[in-house]
Amino acid sequence: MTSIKVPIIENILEANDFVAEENRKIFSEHNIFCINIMAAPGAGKTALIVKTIELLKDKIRIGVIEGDTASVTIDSDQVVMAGAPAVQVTTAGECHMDAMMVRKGMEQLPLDDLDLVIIENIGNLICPAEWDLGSHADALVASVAEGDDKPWKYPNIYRNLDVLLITKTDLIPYVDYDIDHFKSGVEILNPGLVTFPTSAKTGEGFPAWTEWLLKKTKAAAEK
Ligand SMILES: Nc1nc2c(ncn2[C@@H]2O[C@H](COP(=O)(O)OP(=O)(O)OP(=O)(O)O)[C@@H](O)[C@H]2O)c(=O)[nH]1
Ligand SMILES: [Mg+2]
Repeated sequence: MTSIKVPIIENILEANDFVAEENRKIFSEHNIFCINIMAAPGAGKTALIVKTIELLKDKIRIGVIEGDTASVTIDSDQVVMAGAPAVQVTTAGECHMDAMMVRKGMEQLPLDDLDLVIIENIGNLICPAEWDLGSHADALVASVAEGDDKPWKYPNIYRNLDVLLITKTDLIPYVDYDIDHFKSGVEILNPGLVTFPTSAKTGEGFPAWTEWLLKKTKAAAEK
């Protein structure tokens, strides 16, 4: 008797990629730039998104899709308080978002009235890297408190990034973190990656990061 190998994982990823491509098309048809923000738990994704909204909300219209493993609305409440519409998508324990979850979130957002959609992915450095959500750019938030060895320990997530945010730079004096060592690891995996050191506490780096995001959003609207 011969065994038959059923490629379930490949099929699931193929189906995901199909929906992701449709998501990207829907965003583009609405002249929306979509960015997927990934990170470890507690790296500062929500703090970054909230500060970004505060700085850009008078220039562009921003909506947020909040991925959460549980049904608490801690993150989406902060986003709404900052002045942007937010939809929470619960992954019911899953360690990443997928394109179908993003579609469900998109259906709840006023896409005709938005220029930028930010997705806050689930806090995890492994699973989210595998799943195309249909965004135009993928970002990683890497806090200095996690250590400067992370590019060597979690290489996959660094490989396909479009932008990297080194967060909590205000904590550098208190943790053993060599930013040049960290950047040398990133350079091996993703040469020339656009990188912004930031602190949501002091505001360091936010002018450069928001300018980059604004430029991308305006370019998407002109296409
Ligand atoms: N010192 C300092 N603390 C920060 C900074 N950014 C975020 N924090 C704090 O770090 C903690 C986690 O921040 P969040 O923004 O909730 O992190 P997150 O990545 O969204 O977390 P999860 O969604 O739970 O994965 C909070 O206590 C924030 O106040 C920063 O730039 N500097
Ligand atoms: Mg969060």
